[in-house]
Amino acid sequence: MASYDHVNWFRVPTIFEGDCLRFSLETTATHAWFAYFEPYSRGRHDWLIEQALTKAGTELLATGKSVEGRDIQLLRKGTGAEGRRKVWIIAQQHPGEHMAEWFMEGVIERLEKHDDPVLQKLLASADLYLVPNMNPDGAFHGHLRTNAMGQDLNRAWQSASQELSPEVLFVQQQMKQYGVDLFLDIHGDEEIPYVFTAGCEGNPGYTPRIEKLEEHFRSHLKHLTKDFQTKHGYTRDLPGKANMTLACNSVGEKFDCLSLTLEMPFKDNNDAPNALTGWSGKRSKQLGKDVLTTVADMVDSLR
Ligand code: GEM
Ligand code: ZN
Repeated sequence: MASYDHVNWFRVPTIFEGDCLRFSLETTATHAWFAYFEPYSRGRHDWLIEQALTKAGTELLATGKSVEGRDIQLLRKGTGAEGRRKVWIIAQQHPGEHMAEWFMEGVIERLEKHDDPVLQKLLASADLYLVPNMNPDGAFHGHLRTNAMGQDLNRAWQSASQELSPEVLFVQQQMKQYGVDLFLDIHGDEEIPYVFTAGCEGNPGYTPRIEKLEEHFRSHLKHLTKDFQTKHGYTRDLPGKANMTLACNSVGEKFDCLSLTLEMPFKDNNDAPNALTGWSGKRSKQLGKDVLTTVADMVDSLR
């Protein structure tokens, strides 16, 4: 992607020659920026947290620390009173998958609308626990998938440690404290040109109840937007063969709850392509808003 102003991003065609990625741009300005995907800067992150606290009515429930001491904010919308459903959404375990924080911006922006009946229905019975960025060190260093210790956080959920993956330890401790009734882990996939979810079908504790909830989530979201589909995705795990080091599987197993990895494309959604922008921050934001509609539709059946 390229941009002249860091605001409007457009696609530049690329080709691979051997191990060399080539692209060219006839520029219309003196400076151009190039990126793998529309960036989400730390400055914008700080602004987003500010918006969440001042406009979206969330509270800063806890702040974790990355390996290098950067803040990891856990926001909560709702009182945390007993009996309410606990909906967790985390993003940016993989720092290069910026679409995930754009998605979170969409979620938080929707929370700013106080006259949204769907949102009101959701918030009548659920609290939202949001971690907009789990891996700030990785973003700072320009890593695609790892934290400052070289750890892929989405392989650390069975063995999180203060030394190697404090980011995961922090979220796990908070989950233990507050509980989880629904978990969404937001990512981007470099290959598959569609939006899709991966579930916990390979977990030892997978049940027909969870399967039904997954089906509800997928079919509702599919009918809501062209930017979600259920045909393309990862190969399903065989029963009992799940990789339990993944957040989705680990949290789903521990809390016996609906737990999904949600994947957006780096390139485009081939069901609704946009030649100029491809998949974008804007579309990621809209998806975040739409996912709240789906969660609202199923919130009362989560337990
Ligand atoms: C993922 S998510 C792994 C796929 N999950 C299942 N259940 N097969 C990862 O962490 O590698 C993809 C990504 O990073 O976006
Ligand atoms: Zn990822």
